[in-house]
Amino acid sequence: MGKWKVFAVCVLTTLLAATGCKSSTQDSSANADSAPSVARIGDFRGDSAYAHVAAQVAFGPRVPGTPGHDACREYIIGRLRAYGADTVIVQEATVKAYTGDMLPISNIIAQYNRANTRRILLAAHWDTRPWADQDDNAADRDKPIPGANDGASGVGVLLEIARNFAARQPGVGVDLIFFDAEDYGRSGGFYNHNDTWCLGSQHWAETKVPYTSGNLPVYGILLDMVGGRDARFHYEAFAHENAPTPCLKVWSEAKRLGYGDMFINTIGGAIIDDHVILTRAGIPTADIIELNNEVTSSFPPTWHTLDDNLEHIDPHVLDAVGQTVLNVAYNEKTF
Ligand code: AHN
Ligand code: ZN
Repeated sequence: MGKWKVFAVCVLTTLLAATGCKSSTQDSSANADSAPSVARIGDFRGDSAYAHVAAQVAFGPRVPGTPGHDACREYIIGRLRAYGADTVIVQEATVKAYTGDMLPISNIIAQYNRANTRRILLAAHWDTRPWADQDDNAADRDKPIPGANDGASGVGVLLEIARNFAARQPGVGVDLIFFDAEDYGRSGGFYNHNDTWCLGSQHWAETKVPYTSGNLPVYGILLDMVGGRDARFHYEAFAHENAPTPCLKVWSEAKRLGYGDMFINTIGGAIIDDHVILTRAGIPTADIIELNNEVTSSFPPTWHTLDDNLEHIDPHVLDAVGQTVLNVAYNEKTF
């Protein structure tokens, strides 16, 4: 794009929306496939989110009770403090897994624009699965997964959103919640093992810290497996039924920003995830999750395998998800 064309686009964008043109000029690689004339707020960088993913993977698996888990916890808390959160709350507990293992967990909560009583919630799980039980290689199925997509991707996007909030506070109040012990659940079998998953959010729902029943966020958005190469995001059935408002906001904002090919307006499947716990707790929550992969018709091929590594993460996917969620937050009604 020529210098004058960039200038003209900036003037136009500024006139139309008074939001400036930072993201369309400074991150041309990550935004190349979307129209630069669409008004975007903030400066979400897919490569910065990717760097957060890489940092988490470098700690090793983030299985509760392991050194990688401890290191990642400090990393998330440290980034949130550096990115100017009004408060960072760490809810610590010990919970019992279905295996009998006692898990030391930490749910991490960061508040932005704490003064506003009208709030929304953005969430991701930060722990990783202790077993690659879906791996093709049977000898690897008792090893922990790297969790680049399943764990690190949602956290990476939320931390890059936090960096944006440090530069420009959202008008609505925003709480970021990083749930622990989502992925220690019992897989497969005839019986329903739903309550063996999402142990961190289930524990959180007992107190709903920092809320009182009268001041819950108006809705939530969960990010889970949001960095896979060639990802497409369909509606999750439970969210579409019980949390239509955040679903419509996210999918329509994605379309407006030029990501209509990635965010598909049909139901892709039904799953148990932290959004189910949040919705039951009184915060209707959407789930941005890859659950209808072209190859598997379910989660991506790397799901719960040792291949869930950086090689299969695409910064452009992180960028699309991050820009979408950030713009939903910045455009949300403030009272
Ligand atoms: C179940 O497989 C029961 N729930 C999927 C939620 C999940 C697992 N997200 C990441 N890992
Ligand atoms: Zn998982």
